[in-house]
Amino acid sequence: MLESIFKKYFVENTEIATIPFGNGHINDTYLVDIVGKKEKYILQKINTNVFPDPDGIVLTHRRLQELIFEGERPYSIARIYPNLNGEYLTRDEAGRCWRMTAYIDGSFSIDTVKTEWQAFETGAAFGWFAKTCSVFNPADFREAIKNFHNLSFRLGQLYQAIADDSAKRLHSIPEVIAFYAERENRMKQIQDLVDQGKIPTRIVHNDTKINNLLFVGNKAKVIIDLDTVGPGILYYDYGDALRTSACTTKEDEQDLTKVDFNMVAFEQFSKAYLQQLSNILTKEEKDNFHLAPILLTYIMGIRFLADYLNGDTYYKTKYPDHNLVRSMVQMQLIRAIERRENEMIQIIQSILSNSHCN
Ligand code: ADP
Ligand code: GN1
Ligand code: MG
Repeated sequence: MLESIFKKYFVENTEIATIPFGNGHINDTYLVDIVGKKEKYILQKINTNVFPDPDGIVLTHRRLQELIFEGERPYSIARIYPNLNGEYLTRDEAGRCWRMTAYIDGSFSIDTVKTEWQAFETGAAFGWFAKTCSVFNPADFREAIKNFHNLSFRLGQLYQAIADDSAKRLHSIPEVIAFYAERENRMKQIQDLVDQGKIPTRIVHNDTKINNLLFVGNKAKVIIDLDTVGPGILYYDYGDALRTSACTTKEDEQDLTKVDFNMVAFEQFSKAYLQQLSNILTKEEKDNFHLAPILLTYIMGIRFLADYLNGDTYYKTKYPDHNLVRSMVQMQLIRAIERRENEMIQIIQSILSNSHCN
């Protein structure tokens, strides 16, 4: 399969070594090494069940690089390369879609934050990305996945999965279903603000899981996984980044007693993220950041749960209960966040009042 793709990117007789790469849940990622040379690339098969408009994704990537590659910048994105025909999206004979980007040599991604500076760097990088993208007009972009962070839509998917019970798993998890159902109404605040037009739509990343950021040494350097970049609100990025960077464990930790919300990481991340954006935030935006980490954790929790009930059709899994474990980690994290809500409000207020926001 890969040989036919290589022919589209490299001249004949190029000797290539590949290995599957990274911990992404969606695309198939390979590290491509040109034998005898220093060149390395990341080749990805785009999951078109998840992303129905791969041309749109590539177009967004090229727009981002036009903006980001002009001038000096503290962070970057991975350059997308054309095939030998000059196309940025490559279709193979079976109609599968591929794209190739620069491999960021010497880089690594992390699944959990181990030290304060990692949380600070993550906040600075994702905050910088949102600030940089604030010059775009959201109306010029297509949504890669419709209703991606829309709570009512995600709850609808969960209730459909419960009704179908297609993998016959519902009977074993009544307490997990009850946990999410009990919190449904409390989660609606951000959606209500969005529906009332109080929170500005911007171009945001929409998938700021910590392993979608590459570090080099002790600096965050490159923001990756740009497939979902498009219209959204800042809370989505802030909340999803904290879901992973302030969680004390990996997203699929089996020992739930280890799962907690790390307030030091929360503070470091928030300081760096909000300082990057302080000059563009509106009054309403500033007032409600504290609602985001719990909402995004809740949304991911019900998405993992729905996928578990559907028989694991969306996320990559390594064992039968993998999605259930992921959903239960989100549950535990929600409990931990609930205990810290007041403290979070105070920290955010203190950061915003010290960063000379208008
Ligand atoms: P997915 O959509 O499946 O999450 P990603 O684009 O996030 O795919 O890639 C999966 C993983 O591969 C990342 O978490 C990262 O570890 C690694 N990776 C992706 N792109 C690059 C790159 N350009 N350079 C180095 N590593 C990369
Ligand atoms: C997926 O692509 P990846 O693995 O970085 C998912 C995110 C979830 C995340 C949970 C397009 O992110 O929304 O938060 O898994 N991306 C898509 O780990 O669904
Ligand atoms: Mg990813």
